[in-house]
Amino acid sequence: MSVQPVANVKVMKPRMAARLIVVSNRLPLTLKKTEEGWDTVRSSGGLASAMNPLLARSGGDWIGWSGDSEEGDRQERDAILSEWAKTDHCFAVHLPKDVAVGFYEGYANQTLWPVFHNFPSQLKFDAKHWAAYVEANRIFCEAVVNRYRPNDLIWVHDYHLMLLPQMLRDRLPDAAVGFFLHIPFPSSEIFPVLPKREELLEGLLGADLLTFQTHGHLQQFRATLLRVLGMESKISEVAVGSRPVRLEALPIGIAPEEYTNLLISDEKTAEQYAEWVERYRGRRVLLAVDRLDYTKGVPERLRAYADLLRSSPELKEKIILIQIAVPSREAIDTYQDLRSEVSRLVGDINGKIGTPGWTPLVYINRSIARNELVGLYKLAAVCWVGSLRDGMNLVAKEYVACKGEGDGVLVLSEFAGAAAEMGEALLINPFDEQRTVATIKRALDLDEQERRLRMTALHHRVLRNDVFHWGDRFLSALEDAVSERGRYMDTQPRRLRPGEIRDAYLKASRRLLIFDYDGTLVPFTKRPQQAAPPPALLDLLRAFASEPNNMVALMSGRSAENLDRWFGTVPGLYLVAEHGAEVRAPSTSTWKATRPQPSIDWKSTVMPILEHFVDRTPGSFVEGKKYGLVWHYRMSEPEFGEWLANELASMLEAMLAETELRAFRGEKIVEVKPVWANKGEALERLQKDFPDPDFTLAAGDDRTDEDLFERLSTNAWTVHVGTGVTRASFVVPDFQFLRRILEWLAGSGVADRAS
Ligand code: ADQ
Repeated sequence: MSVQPVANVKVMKPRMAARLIVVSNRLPLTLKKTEEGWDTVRSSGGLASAMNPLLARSGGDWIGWSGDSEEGDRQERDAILSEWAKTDHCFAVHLPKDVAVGFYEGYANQTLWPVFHNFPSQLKFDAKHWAAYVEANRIFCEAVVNRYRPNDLIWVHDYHLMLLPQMLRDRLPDAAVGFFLHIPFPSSEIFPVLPKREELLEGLLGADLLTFQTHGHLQQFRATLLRVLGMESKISEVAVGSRPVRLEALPIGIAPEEYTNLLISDEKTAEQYAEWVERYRGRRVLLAVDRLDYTKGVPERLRAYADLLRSSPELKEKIILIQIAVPSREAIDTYQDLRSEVSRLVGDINGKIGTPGWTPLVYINRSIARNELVGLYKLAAVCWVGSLRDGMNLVAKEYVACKGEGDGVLVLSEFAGAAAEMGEALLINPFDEQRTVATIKRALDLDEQERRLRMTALHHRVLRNDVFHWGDRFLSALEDAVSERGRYMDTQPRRLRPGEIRDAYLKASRRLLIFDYDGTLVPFTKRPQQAAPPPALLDLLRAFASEPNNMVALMSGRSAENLDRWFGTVPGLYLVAEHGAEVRAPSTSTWKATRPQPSIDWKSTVMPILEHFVDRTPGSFVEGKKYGLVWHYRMSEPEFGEWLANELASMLEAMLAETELRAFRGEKIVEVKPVWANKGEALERLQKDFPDPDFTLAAGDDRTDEDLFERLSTNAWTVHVGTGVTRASFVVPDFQFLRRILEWLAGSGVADRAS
């Protein structure tokens, strides 16, 4: 029997033939010990609602931990677990007790959870916990490998399983693996405090698709890749060797009908609601629903509520806050401390502010049933979400879903992922308790028209972007990512064969030859000025340029003055300086900027930063160019230099984000230059001066040459020198190899003309 969709779910039109394997820490089924023995508890959470119809459609499996680690006689439990596999396609992973504790309570919830929520001070690390985390991921990996069939799509969920994508890649190299992070990705300043940070990032990069709740989290991930691994990425992709990993922001939604249908047709909900209306008549209800976790801002909310009551005597006996707090992770000290703090605050508020007829704070420290929750959502005039940091926060969306009539106000922390898409809420900084008080007052005073305008817009959006839409988007993105992988493979560059290019060169009647300089025609030297062209290279360029049907361009990051000094004596060369900022056509001896009157005011701001890095890094220095500034660290201690270069590049990236400048990592350099100064733009100018060549050769070794390769048509002979990822069609191992081919070509050209 296949997995049955839970009630009220939308059945989407099938768009994939592939089976789905869902992997998450917990299954939607939990083992529970009762007096009669073991029992199954079904979770009706949003994830189960989203995954079940997808699994039903694809006939796939759900792999996760049953929540039970007891050793000893497993007969009865195993019987239940086999039943789960048969009836629900849920496959329980068994984690030995010490692994489960070290993995879940240890590394996942005491190391990763605080850091990912920007609470590094709460971080606790124990090498044994890490070993358990690795082991648990390995056990999950085994379970997936056992269930996997070719062409399955594997969807891994959340921070518990960050090593799994790469483990799967090692075992199942062709498998389609996608990952969704439910919690936020931390700031790139904070992530590096994590012990085992490199392993975590490398673990994730085994996936074909990595998805986050918001663009902000995605940007932090990219900044972290740069800072920790020195890996540059594009807004939606990062290349891992020759394998692309797609990056996307994919905010999770809810299954709205699971809430609204209870309001429409469930008798128990209606009775419960009527009872509350009666009980709280004459009072306006503020509602807060959280797992009792320090990231949810419960004490901050209670303190703000106390301030609100103290500073607004007119609200006395007129309002009530219902705080629902589900106990969570109680085996961890921090959570026990939080529980005591909250109990004390609750006692204080009710004891010091309440009256015989009025308990200002109703505190419910347990999980409540869905129909009760829905009734409270309907009842509440204000829903107060005060997370200090939250991946999304589904409570905000559930409340809004229950407000189809357009009444009610959502007060939402700007640090919850939900804030990125719920702009009509009243946003708060929950750390600023005074302003939070003012916003709550505003929420209570908001006139009806504005309330309705805001809530209706939110309601429509929550209904539109539901969890089914989210699941579908994830799977299409994963399928796209896998097909992209194919395209990447097809376009893998191949080794340049001298005979092949020679034939094409000889046949052509109008040839455009474009060369980068350092690393392409000559090796790198310790100092840039030591890389002067040897006479043989000048002869080679002369030979090419003296051919009447050739246009030879040298496109370099070097300054105009430097290129003049070294190549000024070669007639007919087209020179491009500073990666495309300035050009000098063969017919003239003057340089022209490719942009009219470019500004260089920024240098006074960036220079002190680079100088600071020079002070910290013996052997490094700054090269000042007309349009750019370069920090060179070739002569510094290699590991230290790389580490600082990562730090500098990520710092500059954040600083220059809104400007026309970009910082990029080159071969032992970090360079700041205007975006428009690039070889792709210079190519356009060159093509105007020398239109319609029937043979184009472009050779280069670094990032700046990729702009050029990208703009050239697929007919061009684009050649990457060295290793690494490239868009070029061909590769050669080093500059010497390229020089030999070029010398042969130039000789051939001359010989051909002579014959
Ligand atoms: P959580 O941290 O668990 O999830 P949240 O998004 O608020 O946080 O989801 C909590 C869920 O539990 C909601 O569906 C809510 O209705 C339910 N709930 C809360 N209190 C309850 C109570 N007392 N009784 C019954 N049900 C209760 C993680 C991330 C979030 C992210 C989700 C989904 O931390 O940021 O939004 O995953 O991706």
